[in-house]
Amino acid sequence: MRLLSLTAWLLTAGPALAQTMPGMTMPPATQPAAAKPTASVAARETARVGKRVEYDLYVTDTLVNFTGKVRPAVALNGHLPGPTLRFTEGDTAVVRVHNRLKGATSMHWHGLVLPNAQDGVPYLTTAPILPGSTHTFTFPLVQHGTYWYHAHGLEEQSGMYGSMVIQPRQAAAPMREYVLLLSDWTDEKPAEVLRYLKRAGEWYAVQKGATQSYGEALAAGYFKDKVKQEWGRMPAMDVSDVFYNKFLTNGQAQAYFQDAKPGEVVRLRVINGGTSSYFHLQYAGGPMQVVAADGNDVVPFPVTKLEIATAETYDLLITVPPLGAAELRATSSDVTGYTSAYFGRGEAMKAPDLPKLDYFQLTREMNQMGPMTGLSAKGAGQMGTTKPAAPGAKGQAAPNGGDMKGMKGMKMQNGPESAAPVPTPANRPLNRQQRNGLSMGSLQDQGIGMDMGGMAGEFNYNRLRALRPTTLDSTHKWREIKLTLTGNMLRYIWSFDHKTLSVADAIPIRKGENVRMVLQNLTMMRHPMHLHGHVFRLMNAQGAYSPMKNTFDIPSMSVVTIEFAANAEQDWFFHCHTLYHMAAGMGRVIAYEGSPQNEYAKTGYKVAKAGDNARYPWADLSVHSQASFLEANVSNNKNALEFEGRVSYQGDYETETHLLRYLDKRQFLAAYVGFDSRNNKTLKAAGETNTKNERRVLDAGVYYLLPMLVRSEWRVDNTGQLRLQLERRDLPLSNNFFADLRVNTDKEYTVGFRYMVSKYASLSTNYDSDYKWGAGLTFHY
Ligand SMILES: [Cu+2]
Repeated sequence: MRLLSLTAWLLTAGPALAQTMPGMTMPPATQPAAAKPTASVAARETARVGKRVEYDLYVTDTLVNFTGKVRPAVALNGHLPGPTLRFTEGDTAVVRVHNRLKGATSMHWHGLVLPNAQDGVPYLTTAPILPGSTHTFTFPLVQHGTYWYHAHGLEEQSGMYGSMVIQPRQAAAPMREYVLLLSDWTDEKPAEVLRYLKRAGEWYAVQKGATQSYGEALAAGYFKDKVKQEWGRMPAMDVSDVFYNKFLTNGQAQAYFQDAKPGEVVRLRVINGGTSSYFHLQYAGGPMQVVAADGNDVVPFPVTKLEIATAETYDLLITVPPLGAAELRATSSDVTGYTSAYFGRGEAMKAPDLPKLDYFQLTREMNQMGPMTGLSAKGAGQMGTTKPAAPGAKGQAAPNGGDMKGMKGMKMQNGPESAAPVPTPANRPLNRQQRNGLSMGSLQDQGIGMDMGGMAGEFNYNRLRALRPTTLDSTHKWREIKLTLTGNMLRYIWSFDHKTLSVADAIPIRKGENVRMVLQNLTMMRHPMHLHGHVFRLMNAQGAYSPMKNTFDIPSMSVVTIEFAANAEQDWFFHCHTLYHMAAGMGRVIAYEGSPQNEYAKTGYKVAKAGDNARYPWADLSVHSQASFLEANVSNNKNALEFEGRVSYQGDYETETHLLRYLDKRQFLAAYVGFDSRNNKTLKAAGETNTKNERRVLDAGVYYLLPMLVRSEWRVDNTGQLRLQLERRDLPLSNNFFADLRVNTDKEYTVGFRYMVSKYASLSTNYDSDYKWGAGLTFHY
């Protein structure tokens, strides 16, 4: 009964309602008898066969109320998050996932090395779990540590995640431990979040105070920076794309752990189960001792602050205060909120507040750096041949890219250079090198055991040191894979080497090789990258002792190298773990050459690939005192159908319809064919030669995005008439006040202003050269 008694005193995520012990099956009475596991799957690594540990996970729709509003969510065994699944290394896990949702779902065992068909990526390794059906996952546990499981789709955002704890075979001295599963919650449906990101709506930034408008730039002394950035066709940078209503620890805004003794040292298993949030962890009761990363033990070292990227896990030792309680706070990296865990009883010491982000300063720092072009660490690949992309929109290269050859100190792999600790005030966002661990890493911390008062500084990757050398067998053949992380924030398309999953080929590797992946992030965002089915070396200043991980953060404009032994078979997913980046195309299949394809992949791969190329609609309707204006758009990655209509209350109207296709990889250039139909009968002057007030023509043209994010449109219609139009939309004047400007060679022009009052509505006014001045409301869909 060890598992059950552990569960009883570990206050972790939800009771394991349907948890069953070996030989003891207890599905809820109303459920059909659980399917018997059939396949006996061979472990990839020789694992001593332990006991079978069985769980049932019932996936159901549920309702939650985190914000005062009742919202739909997904529960596992009636709870959000799901139960903690507990195992011992060497056990075989048998997990039956019962899908009681209306649609298909999936479950992925994050960080586990397991047989391909058990990995749970729908349409790639595993069949989707159809509504009403049960899928039994069976896999040997060849690792120990802190892991988690989650749906491999948008249901993850709705609550479909839980933790996994695998105890080592030889149990260390018993220590009280708690799971802290962090997550982010939005009251919106995840599909709606994705659609809104695709339409590049401003509301999330408005809510966060992250618009980075010209007015704010002027007031803060960053006006020139702002102009320079837009001149380079880069929209405002972002720390996280989504505005979250709540941040949660084990499904609650505040979690309380009161059973530990005063002064007791406890082990925290911290999991970032957020879908697009990083968290800063700070503990009011003293330093935190890092003892494991992504389930892999590391040489312990103390930190005062630790940033955990999406999907990472860290094991931390903390001391419960001798008197009262202490807060462990996880503040989202965009500093829009936090979730707290309290340890001990009585009055709580609070962790410090983090200041709001200074986006202008962060942008300035990023632009000063630009992408690196070289990397010279021992054992790491050369990036010199990778040309930085030309200056581009957010998600593309910084304007000064490619001019960084002499840059010092940007090498993550160069050990000694990064040894000098540079203190950073805790109240200031880290700059790029600091986040990358390049100037903060005091390697003197190595080997510090339980000395909680030791060299505590801020966490960075260079401080992670494996217990034993992790170098790969040098007799194996090496394969090097270079990938750039790319994207287009204006259209919310995320990719590698400018190709989304839907149009990219799989990356071939071979069993028996050592694989080195060199990743260069050319976007203005950070990405938490995750490789399925393998544990890799995250190359850092520790050289041979570089830590083993399954997920890593790659800061904007930097390079990270990982290495792993290709010891599996079939196809595995490698992707950004920001849910919406993954959904928008930031993934690749790593395929073992010469390995028979997974039975499912033969038919399903096409479906998996098509996901990021879905069609998304949006519309804006302005109902003003003089006329109504409609813009509607439906688009996928390459194509768009655009409609614009204007109708006055005198019965004058104009419509333009375009079917357009983006032509270049940066999506600055598009060509279209269309139809222009208009009849401004009350405006038409006698003897007018231009047809701008009355025409029905077919037209063709190109769009090209100019500096300052001005869209130029060059078109000709079937009567031979030419028109050039310049347009700037969504020019941010203050945090929620925007301008739209348009002028063309038919001497038509429009100036509009709108003040956003909600995601769906703005107070707006405009002056149109044909329809004149008016004011009213604009509705956004
Ligand atoms: Cu990403």
